[in-house]
Amino acid sequence: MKTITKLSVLALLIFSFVQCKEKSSKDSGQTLTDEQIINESKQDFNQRMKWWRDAKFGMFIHWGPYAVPAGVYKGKEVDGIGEWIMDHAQIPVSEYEEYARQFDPVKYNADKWVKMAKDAGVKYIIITTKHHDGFALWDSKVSDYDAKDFAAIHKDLLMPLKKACDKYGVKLGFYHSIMDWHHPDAQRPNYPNYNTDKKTNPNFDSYVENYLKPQLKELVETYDPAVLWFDGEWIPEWTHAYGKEIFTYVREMKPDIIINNRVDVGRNGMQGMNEGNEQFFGDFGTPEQEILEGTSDFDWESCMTMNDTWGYKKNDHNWKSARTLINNLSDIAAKGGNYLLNVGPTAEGLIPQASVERLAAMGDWLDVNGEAIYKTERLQNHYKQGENIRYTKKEGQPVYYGISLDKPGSSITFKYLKPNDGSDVYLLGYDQPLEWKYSEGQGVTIQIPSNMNREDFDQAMVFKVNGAEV
Ligand code: H79
Repeated sequence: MKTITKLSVLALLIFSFVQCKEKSSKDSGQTLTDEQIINESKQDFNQRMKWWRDAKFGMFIHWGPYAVPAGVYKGKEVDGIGEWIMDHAQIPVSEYEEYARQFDPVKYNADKWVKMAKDAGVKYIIITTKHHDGFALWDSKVSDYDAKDFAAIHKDLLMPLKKACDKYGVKLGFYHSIMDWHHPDAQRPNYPNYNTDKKTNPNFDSYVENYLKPQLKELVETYDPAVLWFDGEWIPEWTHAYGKEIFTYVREMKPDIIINNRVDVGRNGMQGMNEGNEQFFGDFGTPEQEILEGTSDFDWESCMTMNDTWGYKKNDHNWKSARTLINNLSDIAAKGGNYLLNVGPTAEGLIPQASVERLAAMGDWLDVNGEAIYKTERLQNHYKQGENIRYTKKEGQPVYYGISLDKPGSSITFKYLKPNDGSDVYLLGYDQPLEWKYSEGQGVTIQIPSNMNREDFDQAMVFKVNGAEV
């Protein structure tokens, strides 16, 4: 090469390097100091939480080696949630590792999973990158106990999911267990009771520094998750100081990430909200298998199963009806929360048919009624009326939704809504405006058309009112 060409190549290289640097620092947004993270303004917090608050409906995926035994150990059904089988059946680490070796999800099709979620109306997915059993679904550099190095499948299982989520415009977030039954510096020495609160590991700090943090770094840097969803924070080793350290550590890497309250030690049992008036780290509360009784000014998300397990159990057929799931979503939205609904794929990589059917029913319902769920807020004074009516309101607009969770008779009354004079009231999914009458103290009474096809309205019915809250 002539010197002049060499020089221009060099100049070009330097130029593109600088461009690339500029681009990447722009992409990742500004970086924050610990101080800025801890003292985030309400306005910045609201902005960071915006997409999540609008989303309302997420899908949880519990997937790992526990899907191999699928709830059965040595020919016996093991009681309790499937992903806890290692603890519940007191399986030694070396024996449990055999399940991880056998884990071979050849039928895993991330594109199909995400398309199904998208069609169900799901806006974000949270997957177990590592559950309490310690097994990692990606190719971790600090461990061989992962899908790429250890399991029969020998593949990174997260990257296909990340790609599919990007393709369909679904956000991807990561569940990550702090408790680790496999790591010698965490809870492994507790065998046969991995989950005991009677023992602490003197090397736990080394686990945090040399394993937990590097794994989180890999996850954030490689897959750019929208949410980190911690769990297993109740172990006696975990402290508020660790909560602060991990919260700031993650947000320094990705300032706009959202992190649940289980990063810290404030969670009040299964009800999931923080206790007391102390300040804890974490952006939202995490009721588990329950819906908040009322509302809260602290953001929250109810995570729930469709049957009685998170991780796949072949003999759990106790499925909730689509009606129950749709009513839960309506109830949660009315109370200002999010619904994180779980699926537990099989060891082959298939989402159980019963879950697929229920998600499809939710998608059909949301196609018609989604405007009463997404981008809504709770009303000022009332989120419900009796057991079977819920209310939502379009964010920042005088548009109200009355949701009937059961089948109304020939008319329905919403006590807390007043339509604008002469405005039209609609039943979503029915094209004609409905007859209505408002009276002071009574609310609005809406006539259900006698000639409408009732079978088209098999699930919760949503009535839309332009007007005001009374
Ligand atoms: O991943 C799923 C479950 O495996 C996991 N969380 C969901 C999302 C889960 N962990 N624990 N449990 C479910 C039930 C355990 C509850 C207890 Fe406790 C742990 C009882 C005592 C320690 C947490 C802390 C609840 C009460 C105190």
